[in-house]
Amino acid sequence: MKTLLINPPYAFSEFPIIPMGLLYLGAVLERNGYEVEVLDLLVSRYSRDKIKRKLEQYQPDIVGTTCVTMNYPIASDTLKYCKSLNPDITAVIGGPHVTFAPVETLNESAWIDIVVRGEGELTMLDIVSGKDRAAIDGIAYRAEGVHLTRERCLIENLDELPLPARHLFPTARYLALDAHLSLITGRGCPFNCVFCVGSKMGGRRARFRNPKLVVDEIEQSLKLGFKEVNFEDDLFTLNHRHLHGICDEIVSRGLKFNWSVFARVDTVNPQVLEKLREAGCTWLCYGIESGNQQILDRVKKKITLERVRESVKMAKDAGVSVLASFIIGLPGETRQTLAETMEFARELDTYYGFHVLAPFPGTEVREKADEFGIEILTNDWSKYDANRPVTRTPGASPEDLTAALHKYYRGLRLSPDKAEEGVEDHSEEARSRRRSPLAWTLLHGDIIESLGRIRVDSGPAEDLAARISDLVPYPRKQIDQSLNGWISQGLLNYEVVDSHSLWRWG
Ligand code: B12
Ligand code: SF4
Repeated sequence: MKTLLINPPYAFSEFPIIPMGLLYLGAVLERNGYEVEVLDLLVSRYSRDKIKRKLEQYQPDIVGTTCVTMNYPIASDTLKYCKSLNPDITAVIGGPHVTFAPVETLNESAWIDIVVRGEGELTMLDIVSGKDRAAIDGIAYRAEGVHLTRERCLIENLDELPLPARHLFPTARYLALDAHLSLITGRGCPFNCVFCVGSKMGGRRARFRNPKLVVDEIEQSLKLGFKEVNFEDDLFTLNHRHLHGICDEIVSRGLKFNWSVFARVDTVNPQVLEKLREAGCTWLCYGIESGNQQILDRVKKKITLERVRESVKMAKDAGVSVLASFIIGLPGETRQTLAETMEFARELDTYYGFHVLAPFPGTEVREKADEFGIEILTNDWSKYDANRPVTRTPGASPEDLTAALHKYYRGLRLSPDKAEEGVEDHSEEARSRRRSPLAWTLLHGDIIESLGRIRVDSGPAEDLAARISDLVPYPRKQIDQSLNGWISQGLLNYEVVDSHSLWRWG
């Protein structure tokens, strides 16, 4: 049984990250002796030719893909194409979108054979081993209609899982993009904010990995060349014993690297923040969501604005930078509350970013939209990127939400000048600009691959830079610097044959 896992594309405005779900699936398959390969269409040009070539070369029996809501259409379309090339392939899809829309997914996509609901490692093993579908927990499948099997129990002991199979992914490409290393130290969250499915995916009883094994994984993975780590746990600051365990382990091994976590303002205190800083945590992302207390209460966030102020200050005092994350368009939103949120974000005097409410399948805000006064304007999933309005409230129209975002962006456009004046740019976008747009352009256009053999005149690197500067609109100096950096890190390699160089990533 050969499995091909496909990582579907999404927009550059999101962080390009090797998805933990596929990393764990790949690891579990390999450990159980199954052949598995990855086709990563996020960090290369998305093309049907490429998919076709991969299927012809690898001849998989099973093709599996992952998605969130916004890239469900392209993930599904990819499976449709695979199935059209080889109808014998078993097409499997997983992730938070299809977990909560299994029946709809199978009804609208005749080419998908199995939807995996929730945690997928053990379910995928059952699928690959050829077990009777009716006996596989945690799936939806088609057999004269759509069938849902029993729910799959969550994996009790996460330490039984193998380490994520990073070697299956084109790591050099992610490193060129300045992506951070993603890692999970625990799964689950006991809260139930109405716009989130995090706790439904990972369970409301959080499970934690052994800190020693987590730090073993960090040590191993840093050798790949990542400079920064993001702990992708829903809520890293939930369990302080676990947090201290990890921080102490990092400190005692003398590991030096920058890392960041997701946190809630009510799960930190000065000691925890000091500990985080001591162990190298440089960034905390607080889910703050709104600057209006009634809205916070209504969406079951269970935090107060006062606590937000205190915890932002506490983190700053401890030397940990804060990214305050807000959602606009929540139940009860009006023009007035939008203004309050914008004002509150500024008042906090820290980095901040806005998302727009997207009522994902499985969220309480979608399931009880009427009760929450949320009108859902579209089910075009590609628009569910949380960066544009897809809902309205009685007090805030999509235009109001867009206007609020524009106001925020106008503020951002001022920021470079401010930066020159020595004023810090407190926006999420300011962080994202630090990623490498040149790398993204090269990777997304398959530009290195398309160059073919380059005649060596001035030297391989200089000749490559000259060719690239003819093709992309970046200053030559920037191209030279980036290429030299990637070459010296071994991310970009070449061989010379008959006075011609041939370049490749990794
Ligand atoms: C870390 C994280 C991020 C990180 C990294 C994302 C990434 N691509 O890895 C960052 C900060 C970059 C991010 C960005 C976004 N995120 Co996010 N993120 C998370 C978080 C907290 C954990 C995800 C994770 O790594 N889980 C651990 C792994 C092991 O689990 P998993 O991915 O679910 O995979 C398991 C199963 O789903 C299943 N499975 C998954 N794929 C497949 C495929 C097959 C074939 C099979 C068999 C099984 C299977 O098996 C896996 C192993 O158990 C989740 C919350 C949550 N707990 O789900 C939100 C979450 C996934 N994010 C969400 C959203 C909305 C986004 C953004 C759209 C937000 C935005 N506009 O900025 C972007 C989208 C980027 C993207 N395309 O993923 C939503 C998705 C909801 C939805 N239906 O779309 C979630 C669920 C949070 C929420 N609001 O409810 N995110
Ligand atoms: S938003 Fe954060 S705290 Fe709320 S349920 Fe989701 S992961 Fe938990």
